[in-house]
Amino acid sequence: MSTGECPIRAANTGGGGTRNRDWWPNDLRINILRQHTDITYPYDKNFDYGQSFKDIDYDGLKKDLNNLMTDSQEWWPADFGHYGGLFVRMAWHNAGTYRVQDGRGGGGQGQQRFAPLNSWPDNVSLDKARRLLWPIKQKYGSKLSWADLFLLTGNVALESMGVKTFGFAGGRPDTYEADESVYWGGEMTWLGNDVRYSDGKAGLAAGGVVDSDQSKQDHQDHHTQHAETHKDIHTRDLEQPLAAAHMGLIYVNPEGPDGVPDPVAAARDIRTTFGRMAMNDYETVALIAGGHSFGKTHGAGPSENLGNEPQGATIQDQGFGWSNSYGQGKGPDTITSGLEVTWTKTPVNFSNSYLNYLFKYDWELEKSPAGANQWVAKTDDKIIPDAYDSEKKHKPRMLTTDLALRYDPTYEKISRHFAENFDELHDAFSRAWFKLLHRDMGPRARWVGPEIPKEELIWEDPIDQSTVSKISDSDIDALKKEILNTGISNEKLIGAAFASASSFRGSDKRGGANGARIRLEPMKDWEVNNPKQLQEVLKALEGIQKNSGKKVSMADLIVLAGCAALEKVAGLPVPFTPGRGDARQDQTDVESFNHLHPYADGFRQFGKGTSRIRSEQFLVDRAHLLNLTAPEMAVLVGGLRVLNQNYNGSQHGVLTKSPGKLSNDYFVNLLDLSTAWKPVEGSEVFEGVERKSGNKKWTATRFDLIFGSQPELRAYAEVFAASDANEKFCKDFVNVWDKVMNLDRFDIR
Ligand code: HEB
Repeated sequence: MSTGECPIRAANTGGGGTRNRDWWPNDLRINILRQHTDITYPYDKNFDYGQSFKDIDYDGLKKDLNNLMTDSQEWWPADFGHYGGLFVRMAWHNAGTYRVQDGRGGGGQGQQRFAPLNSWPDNVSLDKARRLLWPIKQKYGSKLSWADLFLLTGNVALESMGVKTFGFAGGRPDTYEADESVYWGGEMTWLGNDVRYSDGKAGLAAGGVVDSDQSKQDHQDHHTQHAETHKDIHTRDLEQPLAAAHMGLIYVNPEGPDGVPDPVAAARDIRTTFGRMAMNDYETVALIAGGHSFGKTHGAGPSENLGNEPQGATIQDQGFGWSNSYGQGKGPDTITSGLEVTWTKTPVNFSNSYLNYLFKYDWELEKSPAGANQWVAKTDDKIIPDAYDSEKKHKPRMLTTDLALRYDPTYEKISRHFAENFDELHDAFSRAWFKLLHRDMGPRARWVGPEIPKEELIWEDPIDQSTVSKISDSDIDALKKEILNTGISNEKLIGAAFASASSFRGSDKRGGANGARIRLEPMKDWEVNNPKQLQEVLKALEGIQKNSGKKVSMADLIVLAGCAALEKVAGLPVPFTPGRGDARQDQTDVESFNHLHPYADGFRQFGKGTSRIRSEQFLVDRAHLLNLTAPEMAVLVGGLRVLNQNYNGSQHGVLTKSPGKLSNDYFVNLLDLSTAWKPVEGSEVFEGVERKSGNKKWTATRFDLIFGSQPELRAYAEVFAASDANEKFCKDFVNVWDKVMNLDRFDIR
């Protein structure tokens, strides 16, 4: 805040004042289901960004970016006359927020423009990097999203410094509001880590409830924040699904865990956080060694010289933050991390010096001019250039986390190997960098532009294109008949199709029905997918595939079976769009697919809340990953219940006298005033009893009762329970079904 007091409480206009979240901080909020809609999107509803990126003058764009690298601006001069290091860090910090567990974060939406990322202590000075790009963004306008621009700029920066990159794909449409769906941690302080570690005890990471004490967020530098938990840095567990060691960091503290300069403990944090970024040890070493071949760190003076972060800065700062009162506040006086290190002799040219120096020298702990822990080579070799003064030379220096690549035994092996095999490092770095930038884009069908690599990569979850169906409308009709003649129940056919399609997550666009990975490990064995029943359906469909004489994939057959069965029980036409293909087991990274396993799935009454997260929050989270709106979530739950789709056949929430038939009974009976609901002790099950007689009528779970209790969800339930709503409900269910079946069909959009 620019003034000492907080005007928020007093404001009575424009959204100010005390709000529901202040009064009832623990209420179920469904706002993440309303994000990134047509209302916030400034372009035409039908604007196809991917198509638009295709039309860009790509060579011209790359040329402009190349020129920018050495076009040093007086308001933010380039170190060594080249912005390469700064832009590589910018791209890396955009992409590096990705985490495998829920697929959220990453550079796919241009979220670094918004809070909290625009203001994270780890992103100091990247406000300048983004503004340096504005003239280029302005020039290419709607054809070039910020999301693509941030990452492409990092790529071009690497190329301009001698890296042969693995390629680049565009196609990331921007979002226009802060993404509220991402959990960044429960801490109320920047660089805090008070609740993300179990520390060997039943702390919050193990399942407490965060008390939303509205204490003021302070912004401090890495090195001023030395938490009291030093003793635990060798054993602590990082809370799921976080992939950063502290609130406000992309990954780990460069000075070592909690500022303790212990390279081995730092390696442990790196392994955890980079692992959750989908990187193995080999890729991790390549990324760090490759990345720190470039640029420098900035800690000319104490960080007390820095003003507020962008989100807390004054209106006249116009989105810039961290104004620096030290010296000229830029160039040689820049303060970013508070560390002052230049790794190599050639900071704007790719070389193997980083790893060579790492092993060549012994390292001595020192303090940066800002007081941070860093390491200086024990040598008289002054071989490192200064960023602004050609007369000045420095000794080689490293961060604690850099030394982790030498003092962790596993990293050491890889680092020594790379030190002796620069070509291999070059290739490994290019590949890991490409993965970093594209991991959250989903399948190749979303990739756009002239630089898409031909080589198929396992992490893109490839599909065997030779299996893609080629079927006509009459083929579809014939196949439908065959499917319905198998004698397998509609419920089972619907269940298999839903299991197949609903593995999708909109965060990193993985999963879904395409590829038919429901036939493969690990998904075929997931309890939530009802494996026995699933096998029965798959076997029958395989028989049809073999004998039909038609070129149809299992992926299409599974969806078609669900659609045909739904048509029967809905009495409505259900659309079906063929064109899916099948994946092979060897195209499937089992471990990586395990991240798609839901902890709880309220659509199928699978799992339940923890002491920290209530069941209904899991339901909303999953609905969000399925790109559903709140009314769509309601319709899908209500429909799947009456269609008897609980994963284990339980009758919880099957609020109908005629299970298996599509109707709005679920909502009618849920809101029936003659029913009273009572918790069954020791479970999350509730009994619905006839108020008058006390007779038991139904059972249901929190996944169900939330639709009568949370007022906004109840409002939707009322719409669907109305006497004139059955037809609408059935139509809406078919629509949301169709949406779910096609969530991953980037090939037809
Ligand atoms: Fe880095 C820089 C840390 C990884 C790339 N980094 C940096 C800094 C720091 C860091 C602290 C400084 C900032 C300033 O300015 O001050 N990193 C770090 C850590 C890690 C990392 C802790 C983990 C371990 N990086 C990385 C990666 C990459 C990178 C992975 C890529 C790939 N960085 C980088 C660059 C730079 C940096 C390029 C430079 C920047 C300039 O020059 O500006």
